[in-house]
Amino acid sequence: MKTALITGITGQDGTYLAEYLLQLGYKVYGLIRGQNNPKREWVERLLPDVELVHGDLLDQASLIAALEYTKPDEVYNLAAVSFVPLSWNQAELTGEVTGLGVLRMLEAIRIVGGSGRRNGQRVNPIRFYQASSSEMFGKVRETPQNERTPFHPRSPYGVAKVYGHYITVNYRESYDIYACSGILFNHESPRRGPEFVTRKISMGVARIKLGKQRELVLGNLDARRDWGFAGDYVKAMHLMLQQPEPDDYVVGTGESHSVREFAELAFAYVGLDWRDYVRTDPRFMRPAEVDHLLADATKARTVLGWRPTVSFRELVEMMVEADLRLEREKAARGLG
Ligand code: NAP
Ligand code: G4F
Repeated sequence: MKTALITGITGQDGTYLAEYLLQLGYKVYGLIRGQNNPKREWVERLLPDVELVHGDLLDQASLIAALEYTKPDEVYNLAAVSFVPLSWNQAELTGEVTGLGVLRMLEAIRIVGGSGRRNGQRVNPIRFYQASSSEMFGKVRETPQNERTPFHPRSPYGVAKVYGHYITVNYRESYDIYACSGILFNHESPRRGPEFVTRKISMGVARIKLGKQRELVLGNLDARRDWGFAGDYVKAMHLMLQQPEPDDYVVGTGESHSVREFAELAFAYVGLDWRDYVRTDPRFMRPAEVDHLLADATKARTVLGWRPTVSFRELVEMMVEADLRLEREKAARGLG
């Protein structure tokens, strides 16, 4: 039985990855921070199958202790300040967690597991996955983007992720640590945080349909993203760590759509015309925008055999359907 340690266990990807690894027969540990983590209840249903250990990417000693206690074969570093607009308000914190947090985990792995080779074999037994991001491409130099496309990040978040990416490559090259960076394009699900645009739309549509909300206020409707289903993407993370040699992979669907198209489909699913309900407000515009992301995931397809299984329309409908269910349940319990 293999053992995995997941940071960011309370996040969208953390729960899908934990479920997937449990299905595969892994012993799964999740790193959780704070005394009373408000999102702890999101992972309660995974307990006791997943065991929680305390730790914070800001605290080096806690990461070393977590590795010593869990003795993982695989570490998935999903924890981050991940909401792009927040990264302008809390740029320093974003750099500390999303950037330097990766270094702290890699250092913990090096200290606990060692470095270099003995008799041609890698000394360190721990395999490391870093959650890199298509935000690193930012003001894109070419379309579509692949593993060789240069980075031009447009937010403190994107800059921190570029650091996380290169320090992962550097620890692989400097210390022979089995470290992979997955450059994942946007992936969504009914578990997506409500601040991200897809979930904001699916929740808004459900609430408008049920008469709980009158309008939906958004920012840049022209931005285009390569949106896939998070449940598919965690399988790519796992596949990366099963290869004979560590490497970096772009993961995405190869199809992009605008925020406007997402809203149009979501409203149409419940029989409404988006133009009657969506208003834009400069409040939701960004100081520097990433206009268009589109993945060339040829390497993930050919080397890992990874393919997305959920289409754009299916994703939109899955999210609206889940929020309709949630809003109806809330209403039945008198919660508005
Ligand atoms: P998410 O839902 O925002 O989850 C972020 C996680 O990070 C939460 O569990 C949060 O835990 C944890 N965290 C924040 N600060 C921490 C700290 N100081 N120490 C330990 N944990 C901390 O993110 P996601 O969508 O699942 O994404 C997972 C990872 O993939 C992130 O690194 C994200 O940047 C990256 N990524 C995501 C996408 C996407 O489209 N979803 C695409 C590319 C890359 P708390 O409960 O303690 O807040
Ligand atoms: O949903 P978003 O906030 O996601 P964004 O900025 O692309 O970042 C997500 O994907 C990255 C991968 O590329 C991850 F690394 C990152 O952690 C995160 O998961 O915004 C998507 C687009 C943006 O162009 C934004 O300007 O939607 C546009 N948008 C328009 N109106 C809006 C809104 N975004 C948000 N959050 N809220 C709006 O009202």
